[in-house]
Amino acid sequence: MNQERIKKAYDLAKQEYAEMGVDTDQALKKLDEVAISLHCWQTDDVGGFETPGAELGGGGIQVTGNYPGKARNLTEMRADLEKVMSLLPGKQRLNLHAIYGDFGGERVDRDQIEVKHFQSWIDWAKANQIGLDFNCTCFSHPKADDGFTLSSKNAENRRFWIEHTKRCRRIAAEMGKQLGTAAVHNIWIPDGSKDTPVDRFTHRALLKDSLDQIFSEKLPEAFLKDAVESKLFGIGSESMVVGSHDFYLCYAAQNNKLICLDNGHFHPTEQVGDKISAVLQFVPELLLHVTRGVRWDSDHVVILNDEIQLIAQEIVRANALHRIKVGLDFFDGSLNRIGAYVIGTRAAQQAFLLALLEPTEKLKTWEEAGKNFERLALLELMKTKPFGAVWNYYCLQHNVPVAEDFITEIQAYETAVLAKR
Ligand code: RNT
Ligand code: ZN
Repeated sequence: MNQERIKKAYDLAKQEYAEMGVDTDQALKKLDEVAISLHCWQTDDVGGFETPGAELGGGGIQVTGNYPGKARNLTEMRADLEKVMSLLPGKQRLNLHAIYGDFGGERVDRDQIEVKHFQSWIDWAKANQIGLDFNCTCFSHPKADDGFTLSSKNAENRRFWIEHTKRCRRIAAEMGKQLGTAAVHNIWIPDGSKDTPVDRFTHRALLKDSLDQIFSEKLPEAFLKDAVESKLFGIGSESMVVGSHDFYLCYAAQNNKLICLDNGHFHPTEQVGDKISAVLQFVPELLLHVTRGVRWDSDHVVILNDEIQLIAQEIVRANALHRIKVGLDFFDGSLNRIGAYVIGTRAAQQAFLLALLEPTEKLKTWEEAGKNFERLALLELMKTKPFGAVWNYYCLQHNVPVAEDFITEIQAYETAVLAKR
Protein backbone atom coordinates (compact mmCIF):
# COMPACT_ATOMS: atom_id res chain seq x y z
CA MET A 1 0.00 0.00 0.00
CA ASN A 2 1.09 3.51 -0.78
CA GLN A 3 2.71 5.11 2.29
CA GLU A 4 1.66 8.66 1.43
CA ARG A 5 -1.94 7.61 1.12
CA ILE A 6 -1.83 5.81 4.49
CA LYS A 7 -0.44 8.93 6.17
CA LYS A 8 -3.00 11.18 4.53
CA ALA A 9 -5.84 8.87 5.52
CA TYR A 10 -4.49 8.80 9.06
CA ASP A 11 -4.38 12.59 9.28
CA LEU A 12 -8.02 12.84 8.23
CA ALA A 13 -9.01 10.08 10.64
CA LYS A 14 -7.10 11.79 13.43
CA GLN A 15 -9.12 14.97 12.90
CA GLU A 16 -12.38 13.10 12.80
CA TYR A 17 -11.64 11.29 16.06
CA ALA A 18 -10.35 14.52 17.64
CA GLU A 19 -13.76 16.08 17.02
CA MET A 20 -15.18 13.35 19.26
CA GLY A 21 -12.57 14.05 21.93
CA VAL A 22 -10.38 11.04 21.05
CA ASP A 23 -6.62 11.36 20.66
CA THR A 24 -5.55 8.74 18.10
CA ASP A 25 -1.80 9.14 18.76
CA GLN A 26 -2.46 8.46 22.42
CA ALA A 27 -4.59 5.42 21.56
CA LEU A 28 -1.77 3.96 19.46
CA LYS A 29 0.71 4.52 22.27
CA LYS A 30 -1.57 2.66 24.67
CA LEU A 31 -2.04 -0.15 22.17
CA ASP A 32 1.71 -0.69 22.32
CA GLU A 33 1.27 -1.69 25.97
CA VAL A 34 -1.00 -4.60 25.09
CA ALA A 35 1.42 -7.51 24.65
CA ILE A 36 -0.27 -10.51 23.11
CA SER A 37 1.09 -13.89 24.16
CA LEU A 38 1.26 -16.14 21.11
CA HIS A 39 0.27 -19.72 21.94
CA CYS A 40 3.00 -21.92 20.48
CA TRP A 41 0.54 -24.77 19.94
CA GLN A 42 -1.06 -23.35 16.78
CA THR A 43 2.18 -24.16 14.88
CA ASP A 44 1.79 -27.94 15.30
CA ASP A 45 -1.81 -28.65 16.36
CA VAL A 46 -0.85 -29.21 20.02
CA GLY A 47 1.52 -32.10 19.22
CA GLY A 48 4.60 -31.23 21.30
CA PHE A 49 8.15 -32.58 21.11
CA GLU A 50 8.08 -35.44 23.58
CA THR A 51 7.80 -38.09 20.89
CA PRO A 52 8.34 -37.20 17.25
CA GLY A 53 5.07 -36.91 15.36
CA ALA A 54 2.96 -37.00 18.53
CA GLU A 55 -0.65 -35.93 18.24
CA LEU A 56 -2.94 -34.27 20.74
CA GLY A 57 -4.42 -37.09 22.77
CA GLY A 58 -7.39 -36.89 25.11
CA GLY A 59 -8.11 -34.06 27.45
CA GLY A 60 -11.35 -33.16 25.75
CA ILE A 61 -9.77 -30.71 23.33
CA GLN A 62 -9.65 -31.35 19.63
CA VAL A 63 -7.81 -30.10 16.57
CA THR A 64 -9.38 -30.75 13.20
CA GLY A 65 -7.90 -30.28 9.73
CA ASN A 66 -4.72 -31.50 8.07
CA TYR A 67 -3.50 -28.50 6.13
CA PRO A 68 0.11 -29.15 5.11
CA GLY A 69 3.09 -27.45 6.70
CA LYS A 70 2.78 -27.95 10.43
CA ALA A 71 5.98 -27.51 12.45
CA ARG A 72 7.64 -30.86 13.16
CA ASN A 73 10.43 -29.78 15.48
CA LEU A 74 11.88 -26.91 17.48
CA THR A 75 13.72 -25.38 14.55
CA GLU A 76 10.63 -25.27 12.35
CA MET A 77 8.50 -23.97 15.17
CA ARG A 78 10.88 -21.13 15.93
CA ALA A 79 11.17 -20.22 12.25
CA ASP A 80 7.37 -20.11 12.00
CA LEU A 81 7.02 -17.97 15.10
CA GLU A 82 9.68 -15.57 13.86
CA LYS A 83 7.79 -15.26 10.59
CA VAL A 84 4.55 -14.61 12.47
CA MET A 85 6.14 -11.92 14.65
CA SER A 86 7.63 -10.21 11.60
CA LEU A 87 4.08 -9.68 10.35
CA LEU A 88 2.63 -8.28 13.56
CA PRO A 89 2.69 -4.73 14.88
CA GLY A 90 3.20 -4.11 18.60
CA LYS A 91 4.60 -6.32 21.32
CA GLN A 92 4.28 -10.10 21.60
CA ARG A 93 5.21 -12.78 24.09
CA LEU A 94 5.40 -16.52 23.59
CA ASN A 95 3.24 -18.94 25.53
CA LEU A 96 4.79 -22.41 25.82
CA HIS A 97 3.35 -25.69 27.01
CA ALA A 98 5.51 -28.14 28.95
CA ILE A 99 5.43 -30.66 26.06
CA TYR A 100 7.48 -28.24 23.95
CA GLY A 101 10.77 -28.66 25.81
CA ASP A 102 14.13 -29.08 24.12
CA PHE A 103 14.46 -32.76 25.08
CA GLY A 104 17.27 -33.54 22.64
CA GLY A 105 15.69 -36.80 21.53
CA GLU A 106 15.57 -38.14 25.08
CA ARG A 107 12.37 -39.40 26.70
CA VAL A 108 11.82 -37.13 29.68
CA ASP A 109 8.62 -37.80 31.58
CA ARG A 110 6.56 -34.89 32.86
CA ASP A 111 7.59 -35.37 36.48
CA GLN A 112 11.24 -35.05 35.43
CA ILE A 113 11.32 -31.83 33.41
CA GLU A 114 13.74 -29.11 34.42
CA VAL A 115 14.85 -25.63 33.47
CA LYS A 116 17.56 -27.10 31.27
CA HIS A 117 14.91 -28.43 28.89
CA PHE A 118 13.69 -24.89 28.34
CA GLN A 119 16.98 -22.99 28.40
CA SER A 120 17.18 -22.84 24.61
CA TRP A 121 13.70 -21.29 24.57
CA ILE A 122 14.78 -18.70 27.12
CA ASP A 123 17.83 -17.90 24.98
CA TRP A 124 15.66 -17.69 21.88
CA ALA A 125 13.20 -15.38 23.66
CA LYS A 126 16.06 -13.17 24.81
CA ALA A 127 17.43 -12.95 21.28
CA ASN A 128 13.98 -12.03 20.01
CA GLN A 129 13.40 -9.60 22.88
CA ILE A 130 10.17 -11.15 24.04
CA GLY A 131 8.83 -12.50 27.32
CA LEU A 132 7.71 -16.09 27.90
CA ASP A 133 4.65 -17.59 29.53
CA PHE A 134 4.21 -21.21 30.49
CA ASN A 135 1.68 -24.00 31.06
CA CYS A 136 1.81 -27.39 32.70
CA THR A 137 0.59 -30.06 30.27
CA CYS A 138 -1.89 -32.30 32.08
CA PHE A 139 -3.20 -34.07 28.99
CA SER A 140 -1.89 -36.28 26.14
CA HIS A 141 -0.35 -38.67 28.65
CA PRO A 142 -1.18 -42.21 29.85
CA LYS A 143 -1.56 -40.95 33.43
CA ALA A 144 -4.39 -38.69 32.25
CA ASP A 145 -6.16 -41.36 30.21
CA ASP A 146 -8.86 -42.02 32.81
CA GLY A 147 -9.87 -38.37 32.66
CA PHE A 148 -8.38 -37.21 35.97
CA THR A 149 -5.08 -35.55 36.92
CA LEU A 150 -4.82 -33.12 39.86
CA SER A 151 -8.21 -34.27 41.13
CA SER A 152 -7.56 -37.98 40.64
CA LYS A 153 -8.56 -40.49 43.29
CA ASN A 154 -5.56 -42.54 42.16
CA ALA A 155 -2.90 -41.39 44.61
CA GLU A 156 0.06 -42.16 42.35
CA ASN A 157 -1.43 -40.29 39.39
CA ARG A 158 -2.25 -37.30 41.54
CA ARG A 159 1.28 -37.25 42.97
CA PHE A 160 2.68 -37.37 39.43
CA TRP A 161 0.65 -34.35 38.25
CA ILE A 162 1.39 -32.36 41.40
CA GLU A 163 5.10 -32.96 40.83
CA HIS A 164 4.77 -31.98 37.17
CA THR A 165 2.97 -28.75 37.97
CA LYS A 166 5.42 -27.83 40.76
CA ARG A 167 8.28 -28.22 38.30
CA CYS A 168 6.45 -26.13 35.71
CA ARG A 169 6.06 -23.25 38.15
CA ARG A 170 9.79 -23.35 38.90
CA ILE A 171 10.59 -23.35 35.20
CA ALA A 172 8.23 -20.41 34.63
CA ALA A 173 9.81 -18.46 37.50
CA GLU A 174 13.24 -19.01 35.99
CA MET A 175 11.97 -17.81 32.61
CA GLY A 176 10.69 -14.67 34.28
CA LYS A 177 13.96 -14.16 36.13
CA GLN A 178 16.22 -14.54 33.13
CA LEU A 179 14.03 -12.47 30.83
CA GLY A 180 13.25 -9.72 33.33
CA THR A 181 9.49 -9.99 32.82
CA ALA A 182 7.20 -12.15 34.97
CA ALA A 183 6.02 -15.31 33.26
CA VAL A 184 2.39 -16.27 33.66
CA HIS A 185 2.03 -19.93 34.55
CA ASN A 186 -1.47 -21.14 33.79
CA ILE A 187 -3.03 -24.31 35.14
CA TRP A 188 -5.68 -25.95 33.04
CA ILE A 189 -6.60 -29.57 33.68
CA PRO A 190 -9.03 -31.73 31.71
CA ASP A 191 -10.52 -33.49 34.76
CA GLY A 192 -14.14 -34.41 34.49
CA SER A 193 -16.55 -37.10 33.45
CA LYS A 194 -18.83 -37.99 30.59
CA ASP A 195 -21.79 -38.89 32.74
CA THR A 196 -23.06 -37.30 35.92
CA PRO A 197 -20.97 -38.52 38.85
CA VAL A 198 -22.27 -39.19 42.29
CA ASP A 199 -19.20 -37.90 44.08
CA ARG A 200 -18.15 -34.56 42.67
CA PHE A 201 -17.29 -33.31 46.12
CA THR A 202 -14.24 -35.51 46.65
CA HIS A 203 -12.78 -34.65 43.24
CA ARG A 204 -13.10 -30.95 44.00
CA ALA A 205 -11.65 -31.39 47.48
CA LEU A 206 -8.70 -33.24 45.93
CA LEU A 207 -8.17 -30.50 43.34
CA LYS A 208 -8.19 -27.87 46.06
CA ASP A 209 -5.67 -29.85 48.07
CA SER A 210 -3.43 -30.38 45.00
CA LEU A 211 -3.45 -26.65 44.25
CA ASP A 212 -2.64 -25.85 47.88
CA GLN A 213 0.32 -28.22 47.71
CA ILE A 214 1.49 -26.78 44.39
CA PHE A 215 1.27 -23.16 45.55
CA SER A 216 2.79 -23.88 48.95
CA GLU A 217 6.17 -23.32 47.32
CA LYS A 218 6.65 -19.56 47.36
CA LEU A 219 8.34 -18.19 44.26
CA PRO A 220 9.09 -14.51 43.62
CA GLU A 221 6.06 -12.64 42.28
CA ALA A 222 8.36 -10.48 40.20
CA PHE A 223 9.15 -13.53 38.10
CA LEU A 224 6.01 -15.62 38.24
CA LYS A 225 2.28 -14.99 38.10
CA ASP A 226 -0.01 -17.96 38.78
CA ALA A 227 -3.26 -18.35 36.88
CA VAL A 228 -6.01 -20.98 37.02
CA GLU A 229 -8.37 -21.70 34.11
CA SER A 230 -11.91 -23.00 34.38
CA LYS A 231 -14.01 -24.78 31.80
CA LEU A 232 -17.65 -25.65 31.24
CA PHE A 233 -17.32 -28.97 29.43
CA GLY A 234 -15.07 -30.91 27.08
CA ILE A 235 -15.36 -33.93 24.83
CA GLY A 236 -15.74 -36.76 27.33
CA SER A 237 -16.36 -34.39 30.24
CA GLU A 238 -19.79 -33.21 29.20
CA SER A 239 -21.53 -33.74 32.52
CA MET A 240 -18.96 -32.55 35.02
CA VAL A 241 -15.74 -30.58 34.88
CA VAL A 242 -13.96 -30.56 38.23
CA GLY A 243 -12.33 -27.18 37.65
CA SER A 244 -15.52 -25.27 36.94
CA HIS A 245 -15.81 -21.48 36.93
CA ASP A 246 -17.32 -21.43 40.43
CA PHE A 247 -14.45 -23.54 41.71
CA TYR A 248 -11.61 -21.49 40.27
CA LEU A 249 -13.20 -18.11 40.81
CA CYS A 250 -13.45 -18.88 44.51
CA TYR A 251 -9.95 -20.33 44.55
CA ALA A 252 -8.40 -17.35 42.78
CA ALA A 253 -10.23 -14.81 44.93
CA GLN A 254 -9.32 -16.58 48.15
CA ASN A 255 -5.69 -17.16 47.21
CA ASN A 256 -4.91 -14.01 45.30
CA LYS A 257 -4.28 -15.81 42.02
CA LEU A 258 -5.01 -14.73 38.48
CA ILE A 259 -8.20 -16.14 37.05
CA CYS A 260 -7.94 -17.19 33.42
CA LEU A 261 -11.09 -16.52 31.42
CA ASP A 262 -11.17 -18.44 28.15
CA ASN A 263 -14.12 -17.19 26.12
CA GLY A 264 -14.74 -20.68 24.75
CA HIS A 265 -15.39 -21.99 28.24
CA PHE A 266 -18.82 -20.61 29.07
CA HIS A 267 -22.42 -21.16 28.05
CA PRO A 268 -22.96 -19.81 24.52
CA THR A 269 -24.99 -16.80 25.62
CA GLU A 270 -22.64 -15.99 28.50
CA GLN A 271 -20.09 -13.31 27.65
CA VAL A 272 -16.63 -13.08 29.20
CA GLY A 273 -16.85 -9.32 28.62
CA ASP A 274 -19.73 -9.16 31.11
CA LYS A 275 -17.59 -10.77 33.81
CA ILE A 276 -14.55 -8.52 33.73
CA SER A 277 -15.77 -5.65 35.90
CA ALA A 278 -17.09 -8.14 38.47
CA VAL A 279 -14.06 -10.36 38.71
CA LEU A 280 -11.62 -7.45 38.85
CA GLN A 281 -13.13 -6.37 42.18
CA PHE A 282 -11.77 -9.56 43.74
CA VAL A 283 -8.69 -10.83 41.89
CA PRO A 284 -5.46 -8.92 41.33
CA GLU A 285 -5.15 -9.61 37.63
CA LEU A 286 -6.86 -11.46 34.83
CA LEU A 287 -5.51 -13.75 32.16
CA LEU A 288 -7.52 -13.90 28.97
CA HIS A 289 -7.52 -16.85 26.63
CA VAL A 290 -8.85 -15.29 23.48
CA THR A 291 -10.52 -17.75 21.16
CA ARG A 292 -13.61 -18.23 18.98
CA GLY A 293 -16.05 -20.98 19.71
CA VAL A 294 -18.36 -22.03 16.90
CA ARG A 295 -21.35 -23.81 18.47
CA TRP A 296 -18.98 -25.26 21.10
CA ASP A 297 -15.46 -24.68 22.44
CA SER A 298 -14.09 -25.31 18.95
CA ASP A 299 -11.10 -22.96 19.16
CA HIS A 300 -11.50 -21.38 15.74
CA VAL A 301 -9.20 -18.53 14.69
CA VAL A 302 -10.05 -15.30 16.48
CA ILE A 303 -11.82 -12.70 14.37
CA LEU A 304 -12.98 -9.19 15.17
CA ASN A 305 -16.45 -10.14 16.42
CA ASP A 306 -18.74 -8.59 19.03
CA GLU A 307 -17.53 -10.98 21.71
CA ILE A 308 -13.90 -9.88 21.43
CA GLN A 309 -14.87 -6.25 21.15
CA LEU A 310 -16.90 -6.39 24.36
CA ILE A 311 -13.96 -7.94 26.20
CA ALA A 312 -11.61 -5.17 25.05
CA GLN A 313 -14.16 -2.42 25.74
CA GLU A 314 -14.81 -3.61 29.26
CA ILE A 315 -11.09 -3.67 30.05
CA VAL A 316 -10.44 -0.23 28.61
CA ARG A 317 -13.58 1.25 30.19
CA ALA A 318 -12.47 -0.12 33.56
CA ASN A 319 -9.06 1.45 33.03
CA ALA A 320 -7.61 -1.98 33.69
CA LEU A 321 -5.17 -2.62 30.85
CA HIS A 322 -2.36 -2.95 33.39
CA ARG A 323 -4.25 -5.75 35.19
CA ILE A 324 -4.78 -7.91 32.13
CA LYS A 325 -2.59 -10.50 30.44
CA VAL A 326 -3.72 -11.49 26.99
CA GLY A 327 -3.02 -14.92 25.56
CA LEU A 328 -4.42 -16.46 22.42
CA ASP A 329 -5.86 -19.96 22.57
CA PHE A 330 -7.07 -21.42 19.31
CA PHE A 331 -5.92 -24.30 17.16
CA ASP A 332 -7.13 -24.76 13.64
CA GLY A 333 -5.37 -27.29 11.41
CA SER A 334 -7.48 -26.58 8.34
CA LEU A 335 -5.67 -23.51 7.04
CA ASN A 336 -2.21 -21.98 6.78
CA ARG A 337 -1.15 -21.90 10.43
CA ILE A 338 1.01 -18.78 10.09
CA GLY A 339 -1.99 -17.05 8.57
CA ALA A 340 -4.12 -18.23 11.49
CA TYR A 341 -1.81 -16.49 13.97
CA VAL A 342 -1.63 -13.28 12.01
CA ILE A 343 -5.40 -13.03 11.56
CA GLY A 344 -6.08 -13.93 15.18
CA THR A 345 -3.48 -11.66 16.75
CA ARG A 346 -4.33 -8.71 14.53
CA ALA A 347 -8.04 -9.18 15.36
CA ALA A 348 -7.30 -9.13 19.09
CA GLN A 349 -5.16 -6.01 18.70
CA GLN A 350 -7.85 -4.35 16.59
CA ALA A 351 -10.41 -5.03 19.29
CA PHE A 352 -8.23 -3.16 21.79
CA LEU A 353 -7.62 -0.35 19.32
CA LEU A 354 -11.34 0.08 18.72
CA ALA A 355 -11.88 0.21 22.47
CA LEU A 356 -9.11 2.78 22.87
CA LEU A 357 -10.71 4.93 20.17
CA GLU A 358 -13.95 5.17 22.12
CA PRO A 359 -14.91 8.59 23.56
CA THR A 360 -15.40 6.96 26.96
CA GLU A 361 -15.44 10.17 29.00
CA LYS A 362 -18.13 11.75 26.86
CA LEU A 363 -20.19 8.56 27.00
CA LYS A 364 -19.87 8.44 30.79
CA THR A 365 -20.98 12.06 31.10
CA TRP A 366 -24.12 11.36 29.11
CA GLU A 367 -24.74 8.18 31.02
CA GLU A 368 -24.52 9.96 34.36
CA ALA A 369 -26.90 12.65 33.13
CA GLY A 370 -29.42 9.98 32.15
CA LYS A 371 -29.05 10.83 28.48
CA ASN A 372 -29.50 7.33 27.14
CA PHE A 373 -30.49 8.29 23.61
CA GLU A 374 -27.32 10.35 23.22
CA ARG A 375 -25.18 7.51 24.63
CA LEU A 376 -26.63 4.98 22.22
CA ALA A 377 -26.38 7.36 19.26
CA LEU A 378 -22.70 8.00 19.92
CA LEU A 379 -21.91 4.31 20.36
CA GLU A 380 -23.55 3.62 17.00
CA LEU A 381 -21.83 6.57 15.34
CA MET A 382 -18.41 5.33 16.46
CA LYS A 383 -18.94 2.23 14.30
CA THR A 384 -18.80 4.45 11.21
CA LYS A 385 -15.48 6.14 12.10
CA PRO A 386 -12.36 5.52 9.96
CA PHE A 387 -10.83 2.95 12.26
CA GLY A 388 -9.09 1.16 9.37
CA ALA A 389 -7.01 4.24 8.60
CA VAL A 390 -5.73 4.30 12.19
CA TRP A 391 -4.95 0.58 12.11
CA ASN A 392 -3.05 0.88 8.81
CA TYR A 393 -1.00 3.71 10.22
CA TYR A 394 -0.18 1.59 13.28
CA CYS A 395 1.19 -1.15 11.00
CA LEU A 396 3.18 1.41 9.05
CA GLN A 397 4.62 2.86 12.27
CA HIS A 398 5.77 -0.64 13.25
CA ASN A 399 7.19 -1.37 9.86
CA VAL A 400 5.06 -4.45 9.21
CA PRO A 401 2.88 -5.23 6.19
CA VAL A 402 -0.09 -2.88 5.95
CA ALA A 403 -3.65 -3.93 5.08
CA GLU A 404 -3.72 -7.00 2.79
CA ASP A 405 0.05 -7.04 2.17
CA PHE A 406 0.56 -9.78 4.77
CA ILE A 407 -1.39 -12.22 2.60
CA THR A 408 1.24 -12.27 -0.15
CA GLU A 409 4.03 -12.56 2.42
CA ILE A 410 2.40 -15.62 3.94
CA GLN A 411 1.81 -17.13 0.52
CA ALA A 412 5.51 -16.68 -0.26
CA TYR A 413 6.48 -18.37 3.03
CA GLU A 414 4.15 -21.21 2.25
CA THR A 415 5.79 -21.81 -1.13
CA ALA A 416 9.35 -21.40 0.10
CA VAL A 417 9.09 -23.19 3.48
CA LEU A 418 5.80 -24.80 4.53
CA ALA A 419 5.06 -26.67 1.31
CA LYS A 420 8.45 -28.41 1.52
CA ARG A 421 7.77 -30.05 4.88
C1 RNT B 1 -8.52 -26.20 27.01
C2 RNT B 1 -7.97 -24.91 27.51
C3 RNT B 1 -6.47 -24.81 27.55
C4 RNT B 1 -5.81 -25.39 26.32
C5 RNT B 1 -4.34 -25.14 26.23
C6 RNT B 1 -3.69 -25.98 25.17
O1 RNT B 1 -9.86 -26.18 26.82
O2 RNT B 1 -8.51 -23.85 26.80
O3 RNT B 1 -6.10 -23.49 27.77
O4 RNT B 1 -6.40 -24.92 25.16
O5 RNT B 1 -3.76 -25.28 27.45
ZN1 ZN C 1 -7.72 -21.88 27.23
